[in-house]
Amino acid sequence: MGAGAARLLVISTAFFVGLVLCLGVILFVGGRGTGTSVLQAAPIGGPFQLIDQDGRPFSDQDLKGKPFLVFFGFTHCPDVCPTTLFEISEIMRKLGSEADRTAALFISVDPERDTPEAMKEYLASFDPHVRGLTGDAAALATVARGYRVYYKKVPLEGDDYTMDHTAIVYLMDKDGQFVSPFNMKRTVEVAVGDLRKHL
Ligand SMILES: [Cu+2]
Repeated sequence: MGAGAARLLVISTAFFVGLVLCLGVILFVGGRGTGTSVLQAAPIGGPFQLIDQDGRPFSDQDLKGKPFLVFFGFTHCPDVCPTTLFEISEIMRKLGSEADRTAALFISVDPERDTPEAMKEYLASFDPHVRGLTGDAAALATVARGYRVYYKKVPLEGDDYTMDHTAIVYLMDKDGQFVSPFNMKRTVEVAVGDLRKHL
C-alpha cells in the first residue's frame, strides 16, 4: 500500500471513529432518563479560548445566541480542508444576511504553521463569515479533545509534514450545545434549511 493510500485509510478510519463517537453520544443523550445517566458521556464542544485570524482573542462566549458550524483542519491541507471550507462558504453565501446570525469556525490542528497571519491569508479565499482560530499546542489540544477530534502529525520527505485529522463538520446550537454532525453531502439549499432551523 502506497503512502497516499495508507494516509487515506487513516483519515477515513479517523472519520469513522469520530462518527461512531458522535453517534455514541447521541445514543447517550437519547438514553437520558432511562437509568443510564450514570454512564453519560461529557458533552461535545465546551469552553475554549483561542486567537482569531486578526490576532484577537476569541472564545465560546463570543458565540452566544448563534448556531454555528465547527471544522478542524490546517492551512497546508491538500484537499479535505479547502473542499469543506468551500462548501461551508457556499452555505454562508446562500444564507445571505442571516449568515451574520450564525458562525463558521475553522480551528487549526497545526499550531506550528497556522499563525493568525497564515490563517488570515488562507481564509481570504473563502467566505468572510468563516473565522479561523488558532493558539498554542496546549490550547488547540484542549479544544480538539472537547470535540473528540483526532489529529496527528505525519512526516513527509525532507522536513515537511502533513496532518491527519477528523473531518467532521459539527453543528452546534445557540447555547453552544452539540446538535449533530452537519451533513455536507446534500445540496446547499437543504443544508441551509437545516442550519436555519437553529437560528
Ligand atoms: Cu484537512
